[in-house]
Amino acid sequence: MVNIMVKERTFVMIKPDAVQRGFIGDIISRFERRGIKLVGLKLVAVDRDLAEKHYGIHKGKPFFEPTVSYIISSPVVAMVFEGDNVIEMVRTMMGKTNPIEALPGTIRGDFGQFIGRNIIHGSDGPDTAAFEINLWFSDKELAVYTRIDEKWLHE
Ligand code: D4T
Repeated sequence: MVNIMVKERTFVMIKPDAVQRGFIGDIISRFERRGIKLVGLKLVAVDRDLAEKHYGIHKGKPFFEPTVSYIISSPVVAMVFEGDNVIEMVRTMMGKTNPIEALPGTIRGDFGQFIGRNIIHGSDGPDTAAFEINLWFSDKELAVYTRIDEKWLHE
């Protein structure tokens, strides 16, 4: 397979259950160890308006209201990561949406049991990422810098 590099940003949220259960450090450290560059980070007490916008695509589905209630129930950690193919890399590290189907070694597979408490969110494509980053962060909150390990991660 040809390894095509596409420089991307993705929005990632550590959800209320993971914050309450004390997994913030563990989850961030997985991304950090992988060499994934953090460019935005904040703890957010999410209001209903933001939650409904974030999950707007699911409006009308049975899980919409429970999902919105869950996201506003306790603070979340909102992050932006940047790097080559970072959207797919983060989704692979998170595991399947339903933790029951997520493999051990993935974040959901290691910490979750139930789709309605699935630990983490990550954008599912470039368009969603752009929408979500713009919804959660201002440009000023995103840092532009180089990690010293960047030149050791690729040929
Ligand atoms: P998130 O947004 O949590 O990263 O989920 P995914 O991107 O992996 O999956 P999604 O958009 O399909 O679902 C959004 C959110 O709704 C919850 N959910 C989803 C649920 O409670 N029941 C369901 O049947 C589905 C499909 C879980 C994640």
